[in-house]
Amino acid sequence: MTPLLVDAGIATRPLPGEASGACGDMGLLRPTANGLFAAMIDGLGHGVLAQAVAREACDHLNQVDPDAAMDLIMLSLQKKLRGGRGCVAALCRVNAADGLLEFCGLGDIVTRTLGATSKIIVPQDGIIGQVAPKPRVQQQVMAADSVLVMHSDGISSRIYSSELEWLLQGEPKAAAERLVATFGRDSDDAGCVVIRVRA
Ligand SMILES: [Mn+2]
Repeated sequence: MTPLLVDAGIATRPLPGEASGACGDMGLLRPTANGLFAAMIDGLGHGVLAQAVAREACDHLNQVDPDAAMDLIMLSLQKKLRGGRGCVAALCRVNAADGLLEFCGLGDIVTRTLGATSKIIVPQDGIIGQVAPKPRVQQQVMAADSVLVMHSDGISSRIYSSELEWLLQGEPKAAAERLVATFGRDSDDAGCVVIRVRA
């Protein structure tokens, strides 16, 4: 089987009017042995303190083995951030050889797939660093020509899949920027990661 093409893009922007310009929403992309590891992180609140915890989470996720078990990666993040301000995050890994998607999410990041199958992947409740359950990994197979989107609560969760079909077109980075520009709330930082899987 020919490997799938997996590419991705990130877009974030701070709360409109935030004097510091700091953004507590952060995305991360890393290559793995067979594909891509990605994270969407939302530091609690907004401004410099939210950015600091998101940065700490990002730095940690840049240092872990991106091919390690996903629940162990999440556990290590919980340990790293324990007792701090806290964040919510969704982690995923896509295997380009077979389309396998592994997902581990704690707290309010919306993750959805679009394409042949459109569905929302429900994360566990919690705040990383504060109150968080034992991480659980969910798996599904991503079909060719589908998209995975992970976005913070700075983007409305009340969007019909039919309103997002354009995410299947164009470059993921441009699609991510359009999602933030179109559906970003004026009351919070906004950010998303868009992952495209093609035949
Ligand atoms: Mn937020």
